[in-house]
Amino acid sequence: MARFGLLPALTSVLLATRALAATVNVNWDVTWVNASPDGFERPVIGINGAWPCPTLEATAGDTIVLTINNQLGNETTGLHFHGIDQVMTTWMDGPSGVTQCPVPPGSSITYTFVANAPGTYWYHSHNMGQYPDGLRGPLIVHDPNDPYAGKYDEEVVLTVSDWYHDQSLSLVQNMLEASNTQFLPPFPDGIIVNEGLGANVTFVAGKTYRFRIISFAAFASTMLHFDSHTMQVIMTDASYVKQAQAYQLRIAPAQRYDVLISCISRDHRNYPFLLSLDINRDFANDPPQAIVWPHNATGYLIMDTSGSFPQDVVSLWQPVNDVTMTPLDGAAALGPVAQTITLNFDFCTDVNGLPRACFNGQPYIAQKVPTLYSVASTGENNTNPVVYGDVNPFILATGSVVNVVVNNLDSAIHPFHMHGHQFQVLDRPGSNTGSWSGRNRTFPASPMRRDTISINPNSYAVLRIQITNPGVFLFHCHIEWHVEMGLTATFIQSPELLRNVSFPQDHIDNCVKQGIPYRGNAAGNTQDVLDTSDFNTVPPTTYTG
Ligand SMILES: *[C@@H]1O[C@H](CO)[C@@H](O)[C@H](O)[C@H]1NC(C)=O
Ligand SMILES: *[C@@H]1O[C@H](CO)[C@@H](O)[C@H](O)[C@H]1NC(C)=O
Ligand SMILES: *[C@@H]1O[C@H](CO)[C@@H](O)[C@H](O)[C@H]1NC(C)=O
Ligand SMILES: *[C@@H]1O[C@H](CO)[C@@H](O)[C@H](O)[C@H]1NC(C)=O
Ligand SMILES: *[C@@H]1O[C@H](CO)[C@@H](O)[C@H](O)[C@H]1NC(C)=O
Ligand SMILES: *[C@@H]1O[C@H](CO)[C@@H](O)[C@H](O)[C@H]1NC(C)=O
Ligand SMILES: [Cu+2]
Repeated sequence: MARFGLLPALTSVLLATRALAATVNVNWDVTWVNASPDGFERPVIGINGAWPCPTLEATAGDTIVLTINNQLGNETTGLHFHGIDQVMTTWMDGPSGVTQCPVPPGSSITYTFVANAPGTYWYHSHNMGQYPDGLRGPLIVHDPNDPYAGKYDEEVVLTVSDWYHDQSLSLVQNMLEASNTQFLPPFPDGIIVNEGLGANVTFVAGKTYRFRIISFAAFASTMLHFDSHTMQVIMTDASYVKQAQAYQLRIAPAQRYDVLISCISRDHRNYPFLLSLDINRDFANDPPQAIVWPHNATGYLIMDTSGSFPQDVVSLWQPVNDVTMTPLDGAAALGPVAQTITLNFDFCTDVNGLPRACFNGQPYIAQKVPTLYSVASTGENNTNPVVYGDVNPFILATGSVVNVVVNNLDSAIHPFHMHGHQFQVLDRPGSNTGSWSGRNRTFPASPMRRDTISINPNSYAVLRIQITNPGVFLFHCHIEWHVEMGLTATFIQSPELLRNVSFPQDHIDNCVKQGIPYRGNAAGNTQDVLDTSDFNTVPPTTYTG
């Protein structure tokens, strides 16, 4: 009985927070649009015939009911809500082939979920490399009990991204050639800020601004520094931290930082801020000049529109170390640890000689049945990873505390993201520390939390979560090109609580329309779920919408 006790407990927490909550209803058509955010016109994926995509806003506890209709004509689609826990709504998480079938042209899907925790989030397609083609936008969940209320006057959303002139499908196809023996991702053509060429923010003396900074990037991190204005970090992803000073931020793909900036009253002029794409291999050290700072953008804190706009920002290489921050709630390190999942990441080559990225020697290979649908329909066998195929599946037991150790065997830094959790970061040492040996470094008593963490080259991170949220949640590198190379693992949490769970009919209809099986093991075998003979064991070699 005990292990089923969790469900009513979680449900009552949800109901309590929803007592005063509203419903946010949104209907969007997903459409092709031409746009030229950096002066070069190309087709992008927008909403309702417009791009940039709109900002989605809610208050903590609200239910978001978002219907998208795929009007692309020639590509499937879907949306993921990055950083949202999806408590008891794992089927609303959005990745194609994992918690749903892709939405075919002409069809709709409705995502209904509770914006359970305040913070700065974003939504994006989790289908075939589509977000670098434009299908992404901010998701802001306001906090009625904001612990920093009264410390700032206004909010500013600042999005940063690398930008490509070619569409993702062709970039992916070119990357996955046998000739790419260096495992190189496509390199961006530029940087965009607020989906355009810069951002000017009106600043008024005496006021403090809360910047909600979001990276939409597919590959590069962004170095951000404000001239003469220090940032005070108050949130890392969707986790409050004790106010921490930062001269410069290194914002990895998919990360968010909420920072307070007070307008200095020393003088009355315009202050530039510099955003530089960083493709440096090493977070901590001064980068080799040859490969760093390839694309810059400058915005201004404007106090005097008739004044001068200085061009130069003196920017040193001094990114703040996020792991040194402390959570505002002081939550202790979870424990005792019941399970340690070790993920050794390195590039690898598949049976066709094509470049891939692997965990423990195995690239993620999408199966015929979305993994969550297999969890629901394989009965007692759903705790056996064999039924899920080569999706790098791990079974995580209800209520247990799990260490996730990532050993980055590559010589570059990578940003890893976990769906469904703000994980604790117990350790994330500098470059060239080697793999975690289980040696007893001192972990912080109260580790910081976030949902996307940069892991240094030839080094590791120790992350920790507790399994309180049944579902199928991915763990992957958020360099979108590395997702396409296979750098994903699948965390199957509390599968015993998901037996025979039913899914929204519109979700299942999208599978039926495309002839995608939605019951049984990875190959759709409902009779003998341990029969792996029809599983996908070779990654795809061609990419279509
Ligand atoms: C910001 O202001 C500067 C100075 O007026 C101007 O050159 C630049 O185009 C502005 N940027 C945007 C995005 O409006
Ligand atoms: C970008 O800014 C950095 C820091 O000021 C500078 O060193 C670099 O030369 C700039 N890069 C470009 C392409 O302008
Ligand atoms: C770490 O500490 C634990 C508890 O004190 C001990 O059992 C274990 O052997 C230590 N591990 C190493 C690698 O020293
Ligand atoms: C799930 O459904 C199957 C087939 O209808 C049934 O045999 C089984 O008892 C159900 N399992 C649970 C846990 O309800
Ligand atoms: C598990 O799968 C095997 C092979 O299909 C089957 O024989 C067995 O009955 C299944 N066990 C349960 C409890 O469903
Ligand atoms: C779909 O159509 C758009 C707009 O014409 C085009 O830019 C895009 O390349 C097409 N996608 C595929 C997969 O053909
Ligand atoms: Cu990566």
